[in-house]
Amino acid sequence: MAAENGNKPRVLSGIQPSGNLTIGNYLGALKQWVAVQHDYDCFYCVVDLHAITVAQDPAELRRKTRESAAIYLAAGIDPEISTVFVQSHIPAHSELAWMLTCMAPLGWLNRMTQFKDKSAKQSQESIGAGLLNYPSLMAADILLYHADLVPVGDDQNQHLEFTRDLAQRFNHLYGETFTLPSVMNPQAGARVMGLDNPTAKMSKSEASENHAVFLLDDLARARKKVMRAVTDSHREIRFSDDRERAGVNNLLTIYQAITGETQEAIESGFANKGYGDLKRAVADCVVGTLEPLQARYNELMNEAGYLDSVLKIGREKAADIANDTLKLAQARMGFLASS
Ligand code: AQP
Repeated sequence: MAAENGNKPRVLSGIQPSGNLTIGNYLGALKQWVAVQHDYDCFYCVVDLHAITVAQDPAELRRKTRESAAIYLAAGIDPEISTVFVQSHIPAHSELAWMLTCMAPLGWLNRMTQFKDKSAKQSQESIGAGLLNYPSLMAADILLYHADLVPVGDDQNQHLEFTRDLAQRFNHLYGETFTLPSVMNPQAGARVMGLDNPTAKMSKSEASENHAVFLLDDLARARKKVMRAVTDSHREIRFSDDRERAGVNNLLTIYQAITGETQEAIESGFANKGYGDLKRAVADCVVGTLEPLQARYNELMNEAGYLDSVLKIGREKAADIANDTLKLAQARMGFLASS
């Protein structure tokens, strides 16, 4: 099964409205989404069904869902070109997810790093089954649209492998149905680390104050967070895999992901400079990214009805494709067609 619209290969990706979107989400995902939208038939969803794999406040979830969609547009996603929608508006995601859940071996699910990390933060008794089944829902998201490519940060690569394995299993058992997707990671910024703890991935749901720069942070606050980033007691400014130098490496990576300069050019630009200079330069880049995004975000939120109309059009376009794929998968699996 090939992607449908025109001759362009198809892209699908999403972000959970599980908190405030971070520069990690931007550099790992959103920036790539914007960059590829003219070359691919792109579907970008706000994955609210994923967000509820950990407890969410209902009013907050609704607010963050709209906010996330507005951030997609403010970051440069053009709804005239890309399809933007909310995952729960298309029931086919939940329906296919159930079918895939029934085919997903527990052994595969138990091996998922994200499940191990997130479940380790809860008591064994209270871990929701949705957290374990998260990858089957993600597989449904991707397979419903016959996506060829999935632009994500590298923390999602294991889920992509899982999706391919599950699609292959389905195709083998029931006949060729799903396209096998490939992962697309950015060259720089595939894993932005926490500013307060550069050995842990920056996450929107991490509570500590200086962990992440949020895309809607007040600009002075964003600057302050970068200026307070953890570094080390060395002096040299260069890229390094050394765990001890992870803080400086992270700042350089953020700088590289935003400026697009080569590592060599960046290192020579910072030769004979100090960590204060590096932090100031990174803070300038980050603020330079946030400022226009926030201005556009505020405009969008003040345009009554605009965001909802984008999401409605997106829902209609996405539903057409998703419902066709779901019907095909149901028929292949042996469900009686409704008359
Ligand atoms: N630190 C990161 N660096 C690069 N990319 C990142 N992504 C997330 N964090 C980083 C990418 O952002 C996209 C959306 O992620 P998600 O919201 O679906 O889930 P996540 O990966 O679990 O992101 P968070 O921010 O850590 O959310 P919470 O705290 O709710 O779990 C994905 O493409 C992801 O790779």
